[in-house]
Amino acid sequence: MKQKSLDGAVNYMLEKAGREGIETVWDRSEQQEPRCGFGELGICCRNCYMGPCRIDPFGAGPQKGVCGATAEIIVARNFGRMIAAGAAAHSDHGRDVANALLLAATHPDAGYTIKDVAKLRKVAQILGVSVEGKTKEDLGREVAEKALENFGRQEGEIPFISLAPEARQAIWRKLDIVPRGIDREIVEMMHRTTMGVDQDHRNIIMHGARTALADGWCGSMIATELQDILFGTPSPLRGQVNLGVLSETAVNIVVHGHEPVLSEMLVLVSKDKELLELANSKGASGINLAGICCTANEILLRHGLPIAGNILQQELAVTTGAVEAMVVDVQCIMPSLPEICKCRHTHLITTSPKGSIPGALHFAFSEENAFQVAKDIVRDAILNFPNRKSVDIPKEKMDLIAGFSHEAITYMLGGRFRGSYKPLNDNIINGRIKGVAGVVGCGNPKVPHDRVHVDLVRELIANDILVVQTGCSAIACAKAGFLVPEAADKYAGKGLAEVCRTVGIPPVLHSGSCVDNSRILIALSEMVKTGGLGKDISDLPVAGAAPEWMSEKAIAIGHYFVASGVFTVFGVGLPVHGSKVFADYIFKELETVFGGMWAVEPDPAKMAGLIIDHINKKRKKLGIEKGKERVLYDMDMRRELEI
Ligand code: NFS
Ligand code: SF4
Repeated sequence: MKQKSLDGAVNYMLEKAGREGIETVWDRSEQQEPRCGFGELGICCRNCYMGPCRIDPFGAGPQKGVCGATAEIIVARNFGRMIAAGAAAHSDHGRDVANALLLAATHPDAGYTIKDVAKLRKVAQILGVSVEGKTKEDLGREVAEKALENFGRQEGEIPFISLAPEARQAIWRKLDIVPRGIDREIVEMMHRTTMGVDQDHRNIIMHGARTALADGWCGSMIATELQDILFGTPSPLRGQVNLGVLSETAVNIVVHGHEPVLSEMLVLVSKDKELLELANSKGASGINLAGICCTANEILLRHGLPIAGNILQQELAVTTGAVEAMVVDVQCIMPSLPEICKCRHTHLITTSPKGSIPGALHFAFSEENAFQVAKDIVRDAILNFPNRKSVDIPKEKMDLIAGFSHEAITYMLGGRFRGSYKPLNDNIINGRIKGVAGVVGCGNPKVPHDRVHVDLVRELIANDILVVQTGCSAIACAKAGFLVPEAADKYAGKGLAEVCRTVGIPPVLHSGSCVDNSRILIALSEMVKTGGLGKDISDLPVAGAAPEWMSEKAIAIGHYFVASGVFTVFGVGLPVHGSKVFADYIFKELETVFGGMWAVEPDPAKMAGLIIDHINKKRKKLGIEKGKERVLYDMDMRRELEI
């Protein structure tokens, strides 16, 4: 039988699940075969009830929906709605973070505090809030209120685009796609794609760009930047990853979902003396907090707490029998969990009014009552510890370094006094580093779990391409051992390895959760501003990839990368092939509009080839294809560096 995952811990648990008749995402994925071809090609429409309609991809049957919609209209509308849904998810998360900041500023006794004042000041400036003579609470309140304005604004421009290179802003303005307000662009996309409105696939995808930019450069950016203000801007720290981080002896609480507003409070509470004593009195050695998915990335990045796995491992964590509570909030939480929890003693605990799951215990969490609810949850988990039956935890776990915010990258590469992207740019110009690839996104049971991520990233770093990661992709490569400094000597090409050794970084940098892809946008803009690599993001020798994507959120991310000028390759497949006209538009024509475009390639070796070719093409255009000889710095140059 072909292995379902690259990860031994996953295959081990899958066998166990199989023996016990526990159904997993892989079983259900098989049951869906053969999948609906119309859906896979993106040419089914149920936007009104004259349908549902479908286009015959072979040309023999209907070529139009009942209303007359062609294949490209249907594909574009479906694609546009995926962007809107993804942007909504990221941005609604951002809204909750802004509300938490408002609470921290106005009610400091509620449990949240403002941790990073330097970042607060920086964001204040971007949002046009004057910082002079204000307490951090005053400033926090104004920043939160300004951030919230970005959701409902009807006209004007989102302020964060000022971080993008001038040339990029000019392209967006010329196309009239600078987002006005987050909610407005999402609503407009839903309107345009309803029956009988926007009937031009190009026009739909241009508004798709506006909607996606409202996500990447605003909704997600608010989530990331305001989380940094509240919980601290990440800097490199050590952690561990995979199911082996679950403890045989301690109470295991697994947080799963996306919003650190909840998980940060659990981190705090799990150190509570009284609760630790309660745990001991129940025979547990302590409280072990671990994460799944993006919440895991958030608590890893800021606290070094362990990650139990990525999206496809959520059911398997429960299957170990070692999890007292799985605490979830929103996004990427499988509806199958209650049934699996029933086979074990695990309590599934929901916390968000937006994400209710029948069969779960609900602890209503809000920013105002966060501390008390977190305590109640941890207590519930502890009291559940004596109900453990047989426990089977795979031994696999791996060390990793995470926490490469764009600020941390500046610091690591440039040093404390000359913190800048200049050393990175210099190493790209001299050819030691060929380029940078952002490899991000989900897991998908349609392809062997983790394998596409790992095979792609291995090949990229072997070719001297520095890899920056977020989301479940980062977890996959962490498990494979790429996120430790020693990986540079083991897997990276000579040039990249040399840079990693000098600076002491891994060849693959973990930058956080999926909303933290906004960090990559800022890092790319910084590279442009630092100089020597062209005038726009589209000039840089960089690329993006989502090798095992599944979520609508990934489509929103892909499209804001493309609209920001990045060549972006998706694995698995893309529901667009039912219209050649549409596919040609996003795979070819968009490059002439944005300097970035979509590509799809399920095979990791070929995907690496596309990325390497693209990076070489950009290097050639910049006139650095050979790599310049190392310059020895004289005193003047050194002084310049130290400014
Ligand atoms: Ni991103 Fe995070 Fe994972 Fe995909 Fe889901 S957890 S927001 S969507 S599956 S990477
Ligand atoms: Fe069919 Fe058009 Fe209605 Fe879509 S909008 S379901 S294509 S009639």
